Amino acid sequence: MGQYDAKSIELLEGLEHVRIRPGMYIGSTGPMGLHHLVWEIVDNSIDEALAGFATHIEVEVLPDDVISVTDNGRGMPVDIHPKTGRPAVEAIFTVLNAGGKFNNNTYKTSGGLHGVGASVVNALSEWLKVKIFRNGKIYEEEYHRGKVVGDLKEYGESDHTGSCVTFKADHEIFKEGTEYNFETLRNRIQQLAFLNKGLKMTIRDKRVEPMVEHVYQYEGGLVEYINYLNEGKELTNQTVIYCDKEVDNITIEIAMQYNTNYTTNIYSFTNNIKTTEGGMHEDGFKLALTRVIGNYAKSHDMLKKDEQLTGDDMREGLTAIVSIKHPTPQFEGQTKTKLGNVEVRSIVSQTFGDVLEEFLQENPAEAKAIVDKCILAANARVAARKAKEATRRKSPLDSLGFASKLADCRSKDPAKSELYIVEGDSAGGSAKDGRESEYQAILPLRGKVLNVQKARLDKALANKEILSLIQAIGAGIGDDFDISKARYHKVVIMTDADVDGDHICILLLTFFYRYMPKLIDAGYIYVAKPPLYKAEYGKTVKYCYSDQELENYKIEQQGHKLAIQRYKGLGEMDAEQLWETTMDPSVRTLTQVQLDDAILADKMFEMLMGDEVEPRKKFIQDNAQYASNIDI
Ligand code: 28G
Repeated sequence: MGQYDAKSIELLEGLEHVRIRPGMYIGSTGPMGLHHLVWEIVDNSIDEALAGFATHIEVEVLPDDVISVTDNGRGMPVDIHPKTGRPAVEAIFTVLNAGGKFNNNTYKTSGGLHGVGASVVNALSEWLKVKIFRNGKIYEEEYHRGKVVGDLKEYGESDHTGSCVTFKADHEIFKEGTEYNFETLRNRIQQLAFLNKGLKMTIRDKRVEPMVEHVYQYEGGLVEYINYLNEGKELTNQTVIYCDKEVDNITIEIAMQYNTNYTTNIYSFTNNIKTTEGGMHEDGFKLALTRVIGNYAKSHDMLKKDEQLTGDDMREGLTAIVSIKHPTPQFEGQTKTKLGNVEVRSIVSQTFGDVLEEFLQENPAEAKAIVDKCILAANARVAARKAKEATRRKSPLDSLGFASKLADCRSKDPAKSELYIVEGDSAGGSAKDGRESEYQAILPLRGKVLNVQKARLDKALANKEILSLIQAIGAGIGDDFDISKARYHKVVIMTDADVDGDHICILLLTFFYRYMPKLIDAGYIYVAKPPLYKAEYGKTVKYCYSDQELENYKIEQQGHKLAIQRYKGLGEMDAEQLWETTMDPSVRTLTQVQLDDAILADKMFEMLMGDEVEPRKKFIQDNAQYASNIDI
């Protein structure tokens, strides 16, 4: 057995293992893992861009969910390895962690699921083709389930350089299916364009006629990201505060701007990877913010006696992106999304602190607006604490003491218990009569729920509907929220199937998102789907949940004269009908609410709930498909 044969068997075993335990390499074989294949390949193109060679990356979803990624970099090397006699490109696709991932390549991650390499994508693809433009020629090689098919072909002439990878995910591996969600791909591609200033990113969906195309290129980098995130919000400082520096081989790019809302949105990234758990870069940023604004307020005598600004006060209404690029990042934490490199904290704090200080000195009007806002937040914090203490004394937050309209279930087992939040007293009545009272609790809500996007916690706590909601769930609110105390593992929002019902549903989702996000993360929040129509002939009753379903039923039942009733609201159904259409676990449709992208979710809630009508209209018109991100 020659050296090459021995080596190739070893390599094969590597990729064989990827197919046996795909979860170890891509996390799961569900939708997340499927999309991960795209990010692995795009990642390599981004590296070629960061190395200073590629300027344009194109991603296409082709019919049959084939993915094609193209960059205009140098083209993968094709020179023949003197020992193996095989072209260099082959190693990229057949050697686990090839391509310098763990050694010379400066901007590669070293842990978790990031940067596992093109070979993993190859191993998990039914087929993969790579096309290389280099040396004035075009090269092509093909693989089936990780194994090379034939030799590298060389043909034609071209003065272009670059790489193109086309692959079809293997249905034997991705048993849940190989269908890509275009919105998921588009969102991340746009994010990568924001995070990599100047890089042109194109994404196309060619599964549809006519094809859909988006081209992103942001010369302003994170400044444009902040403008995008704060779109439609009323601004406190008009100018985005921006830092783009390199210190000790670490690139530090930070942008921030305040808006008049009360929520804080700080997003951090390391080497384009979202660091959801934060880490040293985020800590360094917060340190600088607290120190510099605190010093400015003090040195300009802007604080009254007894007024004190905390870090939280200085982050209220803040939108910020902290993006660093580090040659040897250490990812820590439960999900390996926390940056652990200690030196980064002081480097970021110092570097960004200088930029922020200079901004405040040079822009006194904006500096004053920012400090005034922080002072308002500090005063509100004191007021909220008093309000919370007052409500605690009455103890509605942790006991079922006061006059709640909750009709509780008999079961005390949260895993078996369901809370139905029902729009209106009349539907609430039907739901109470129709429910299975052993495990179904009913909480009727009257009228509109407070819009918490526009209210601080103290105001939310003064709202009766919100109080009874907090009280019914029994797990507290905000920082005090304790999921283990949740009295129901299913919280079902049941509103009318009309515009008002949708609005109430979104208000409730906003509330859960702002104050009980763990309930959403845990998968406890559901939206019920009531029927739109009842179609009857004789004694036969059929409920239809969409116009399409009704049309199909009409065609199916052509011989019969159907009596069709359109439900304008839940209140039109009697107890029995409500049970058999919307509450009976054996027939009902419940949609679990999932928010996998916090950045998108925030923007969406702002659009849906904000003061300004125009961006909301535009958002809904432009992006009907964005709704897939809240899955309702
Ligand atoms: C189209 C989809 C994905 C890539 C390149 C370019 C080079 C390369 C890729 O080299 C071996 C390891 C680290 C240097 C490098 C070309 C140097 C000279 C490259 C991609 C050698 C891999 N000429 N473009 N790999 N490196 N694009 N796009 O994968 O030390 S991968």
